[in-house]
Formats: sequence, structure tokens, C-alpha cells
Amino acid sequence: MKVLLATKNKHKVKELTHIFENSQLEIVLLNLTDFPEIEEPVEDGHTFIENAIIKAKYYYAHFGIPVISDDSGIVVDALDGAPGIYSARYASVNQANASSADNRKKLLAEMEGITQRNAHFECAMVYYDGTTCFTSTGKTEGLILEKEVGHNGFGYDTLFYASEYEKPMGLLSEDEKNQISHRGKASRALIQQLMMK
Ligand code: ITT
Repeated sequence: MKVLLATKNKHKVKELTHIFENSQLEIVLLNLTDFPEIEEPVEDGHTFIENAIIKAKYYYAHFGIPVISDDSGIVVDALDGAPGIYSARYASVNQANASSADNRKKLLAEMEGITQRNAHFECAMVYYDGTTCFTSTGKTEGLILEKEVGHNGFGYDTLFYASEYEKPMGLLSEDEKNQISHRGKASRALIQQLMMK
């Protein structure tokens, strides 16, 4: 069965492809990096799961094949949950996604002088094939670092200390990250549901 990974984020594509290809599911994965011309949907949901459903339904309507979508971000306690669902456009001035470097810079500035640095990554994932809709979520707990550490991962990874490993996320290999990440956990929960289908 062909399934579309409905993300234009090449880092997500890499992580998800690795996880799903190493599962027992018999699927052939396509992804949106091969279709850069396709317009993105308006992500105007109020939660990660609402946005993941918006993406899944939008791309299913476009391609007509089963879709897996991911909406994710970092949630910082001391910032009342920001940037949360707005993680991709945190430093944006025009609603479009901002660069990851600018987003990290803004997060560091907002956290300056704050000692309570608890945060978590969150991921909502959806499988939609026109009739069946499965959803799953994953979280990984940690702290916002005082400065960037390491070069691995993407987005906010170099600013995140992963409690489960007691290590900065920016120093984890892709395999290590997938073991504990919000995306890894949501993917495995979705795979469980798809195995029973
Ligand atoms: P798609 O909508 O095409 O999937 P996107 O990057 O816009 O790509 P989101 O709307 O879900 O995806 O935004 C998620 C943002 O949250 C992402 O751009 C990163 O800045 C951040 N993020 C999500 N998962 C992350 C991870 O595993 N590590 C670091 N940052 C992450």
C-alpha cells in the first residue's frame, strides 16, 4: 500500500521514513518533498491534533491515497505553553514559517533570566484514508538550555535537554532521538493501530 507522508519538512521526512520503514507495516512511503509546488493548507486549528487532521484531510483530497500527517512543536511552561502550535512561525512577522535559527534566537531571548526551564516536545499524528482516521500523540519532556548545544536534529533540538537521556537533544544520533522523541512515540502508537487494521 502506498502512503503519503504529508510533510514538507525534510527532517521530519527522514525521521518518519526511518521509523515506518523499520516497522512491520507493508507500505511504500511517498512524501511531499517531491511536490514542492503544492500549496500548504492553512493550519488554523487550535491544537496539534486539529492541525494534523487539517493536513491529513487536505493532502488526502489532493492525492487520493492514504496519508500520514504530523503536527508538532515545543511547549514551554514558563511561557504559558508558547510557542506550542506556533513553533514553526514563532519568530515570524507575517504568519509564514520563520527560519529555525530565528525561532531559536527568539526562544532564548524570551527565556533570558528565567530559571524554571521545563518544556516538552509534542507531536500529534494522523492516518487518514478517506474512511479510517487514526490519531496518536507523543511527548518528550526536558528543559530549555541556556545556549545551543550540539548540531544534530533540527528546529529547537539544539536548545533542548532531553530528560530521558539526561543529554542535550543536539548531541543525540537520529536513532537515539527516535527512541525517545515525541515523533518516535506518536509513530509507534500509530503503527500499533495500523497493524490491527
Ligand atoms: P509540515 O507542516 O510540512 O509538516 P512544519 O515544519 O511546518 O512542516 P509543523 O507545522 O508541525 O511542521 O511545525 C513544527 C515546528 O516545531 C518545526 O518547524 C520545528 O521548528 C518544531 N519541531 C517539531 N518537531 C521538532 C523536533 O523533533 N525537533 C526540533 N524541533 C521540532
